[in-house]
Amino acid sequence: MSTGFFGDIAPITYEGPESDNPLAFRHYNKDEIVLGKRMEDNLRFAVAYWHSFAWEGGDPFGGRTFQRPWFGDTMDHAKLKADVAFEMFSLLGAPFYCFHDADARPEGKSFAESRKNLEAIVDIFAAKQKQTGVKLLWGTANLFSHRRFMSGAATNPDPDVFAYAAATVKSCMDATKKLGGANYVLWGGREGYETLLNTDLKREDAQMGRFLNLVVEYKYKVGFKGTILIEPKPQEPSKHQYDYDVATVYGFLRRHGLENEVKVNIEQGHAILAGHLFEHELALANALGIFGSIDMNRNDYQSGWDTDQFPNNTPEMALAFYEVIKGGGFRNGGTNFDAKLRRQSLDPEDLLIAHAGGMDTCARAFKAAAKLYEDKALSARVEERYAGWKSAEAKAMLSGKRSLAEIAERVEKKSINPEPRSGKQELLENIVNRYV
Ligand code: XLS
Ligand code: NI
Ligand code: NI
Repeated sequence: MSTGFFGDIAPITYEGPESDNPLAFRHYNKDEIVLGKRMEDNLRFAVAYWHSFAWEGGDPFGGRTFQRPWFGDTMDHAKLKADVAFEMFSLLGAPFYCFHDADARPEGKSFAESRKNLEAIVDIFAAKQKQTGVKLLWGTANLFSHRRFMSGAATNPDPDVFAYAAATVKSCMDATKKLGGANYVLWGGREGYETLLNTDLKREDAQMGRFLNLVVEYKYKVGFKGTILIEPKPQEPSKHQYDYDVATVYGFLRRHGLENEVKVNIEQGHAILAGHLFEHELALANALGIFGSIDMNRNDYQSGWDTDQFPNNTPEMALAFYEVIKGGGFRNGGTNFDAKLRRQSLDPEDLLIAHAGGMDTCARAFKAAAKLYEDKALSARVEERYAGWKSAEAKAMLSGKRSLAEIAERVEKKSINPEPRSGKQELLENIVNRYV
């Protein structure tokens, strides 16, 4: 039975680029084959439960703007929220969703009560997944909203908070496994510090390493088949967060022996906050062998905050999807809309319009990237740029067969005097613009 929240809006379908219906796809045709796969399987879209159903429209200067019938902290509210959420996934034709424990269930008076509330909701989710065919892209624990986590979760100075966080992650991993989740995400919003004046940075790194090792051990113990993902972010809410960016996370994983166990979930807005391009983070994760999944959104470039807006910039996103495609596309990962409405967008239909637009922009960008990839429009030129490294002498230098002195000797003997070559940046930018 429908909740009626979305009125009589029909499921959103592909109507083609000429359609001016705001509740239709103009570029996302889920059955279209691109790079040998259906678009639905290329993009693996997910809706984020927290932004669309738990977030109330507050900002630092004002509280709730949305009025949703499921706002409240009883199990009945949580059930209504689940009903509306799955209605929305189906209306959008979104194949996946993601959630935190705290988005989905009311907080109990004790840990045990919170866990039981979560288990009850998980049973409801399981039944709805079966009914609708919608699947779980990832589950995660909210270890940042409640005041107990104000000084960190795994990195808290109080071992009882470490224990509470461990118990919370265990319950969320159990939930994710039960729901057949493809991944499990850890985002450490409070794993960092406000001031070094009260912080033992070295100890906190050791705590965080131990915590992640416990998580990986548990994954094998219970036979969870999904991928464990860390989501980097440089700051906000902490002044400085330890999982700053992809490079920092990789160093952390190596330090704690986990580089073959854990991958990354890369968010567009977090990359920007770290002073990188989204495609930089994606390219680096692929180069390091730790690419997992993406959180798709965009920041307002003026405000400098993680504003979690819906993506709408096709040329930027095409370069991001180009890196995803170069890395072989998504395996367990997908495109999660970690994006929320602006607080003035009050209407139920705004939720659908926002997601439909995001899905469409992604599809358009993905198709442009696929064409760029198939035509080798950039890669042929990159290959040519490095072609010198195919020579026997160049290979010998790289494989350790030449010493510094031998290389120096050859430079003089052969009178090596390299001529710089153009990097062709404007040409390449113009080529990209032909595709997007
Ligand atoms: C916050 C993060 C968060 C994670 C999940 O900035 O993006 O939403 O994706 O905890
Ligand atoms: Ni995110
Ligand atoms: Ni974020």
